[in-house]
Amino acid sequence: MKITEIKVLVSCPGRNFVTLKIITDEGVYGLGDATVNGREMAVVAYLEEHLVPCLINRDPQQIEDIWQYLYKGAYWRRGPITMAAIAAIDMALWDIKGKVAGLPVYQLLGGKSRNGIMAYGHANGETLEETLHNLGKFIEQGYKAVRLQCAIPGLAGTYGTLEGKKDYFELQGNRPLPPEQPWSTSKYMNFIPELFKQAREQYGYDIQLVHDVHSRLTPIESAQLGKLLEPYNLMFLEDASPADNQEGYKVIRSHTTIPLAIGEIFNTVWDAKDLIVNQSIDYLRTAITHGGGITPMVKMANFADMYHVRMAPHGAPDLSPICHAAHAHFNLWVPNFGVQEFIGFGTEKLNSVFSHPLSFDNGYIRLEDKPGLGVEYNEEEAAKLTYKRSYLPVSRLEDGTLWYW
Ligand code: EZ4
Ligand code: CO
Repeated sequence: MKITEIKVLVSCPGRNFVTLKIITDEGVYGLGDATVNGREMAVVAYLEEHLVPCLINRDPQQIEDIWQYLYKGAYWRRGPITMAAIAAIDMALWDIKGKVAGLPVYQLLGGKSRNGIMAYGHANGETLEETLHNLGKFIEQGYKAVRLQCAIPGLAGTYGTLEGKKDYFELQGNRPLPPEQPWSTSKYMNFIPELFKQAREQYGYDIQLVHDVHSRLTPIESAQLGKLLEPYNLMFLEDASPADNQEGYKVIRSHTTIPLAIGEIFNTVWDAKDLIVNQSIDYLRTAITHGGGITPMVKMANFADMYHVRMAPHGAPDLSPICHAAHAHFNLWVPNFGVQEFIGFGTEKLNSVFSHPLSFDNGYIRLEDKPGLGVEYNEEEAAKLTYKRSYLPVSRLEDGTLWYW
């Protein structure tokens, strides 16, 4: 079996996605997601100019050797652009292997470890009342876990709230530069515990709750927030502080028992190694697209498992349905599964380009049994929806200092 052609496909069904299609001499093809939100075309160039020529005529069944060749063989290891490009190839090769075997990818990984994949939804709001009302709607739909994000009184716009827009792509609109949002740690710290206090008063302790700090606190501030939230029994606090310095999490850990999750911007196990061996975290949130593919994620999960760290892959809408499907296969298998972030199955426009095997039922994601990853990509529809440059917002303190978004 040989790889004969590789297409790097860019489309904008509501937001930009980079999709890789690997075609073989036997007619079987595989799909991978290579989307890095706000930096899409860098991955396109990396794939087209540097990786695709290395793969033509190769045997697509040699997944491990191809992965090593592209990772070690490049000399320039790691980084989000490199690892998203390798991830897309790796996903597409697993898709091909599944199709050749006539088996869903989770069977190739070792089979099912569970019946369904527990998911958490996003209850957002411009006010505390609106956020709690939305939490109630998620509970009614059967969700077992929900993330709460709320606008901070006195701050115009923050992470998780969108000034009435449906996503960051729409928030960008026709602005030529990234939108800017203000940040105040003290206003945030004075408000967030009240949100969780009222959530527990209104809905009790059965529903699991999550909150994403989006890396805006220093380690000691995260420790303070963790202690304030301890009475409300969160499933985890996500991205409390940046972990460019992994040692920082020891500070958080030594002060609070709140479970900690991190990893959506990690690209290899080295971004998490100290966090894992120091037992500073409880959930690892690396996405298959941003962590170099299924091959390294399996290794990362096995390593994390030895330290009681569970996998909770990033599930934002800027990952394409190919990545969401890859997560579903991975999550069905992975012994140390935690929870899957989940934002629904996309708009009609998105589904006109990607058809996927996923459904949602009473708090759990279900996966229809199809060979490979089970996703189809409609190239004709995709070609009609052209790429438009879009950025994630940036954050500034109230005095104008640039801060983590
Ligand atoms: O900001 O996916 O947990 N989810 C998140 C996301 C990320 C975006 C970045 O592209 O933090 O909303
Ligand atoms: Co996050």
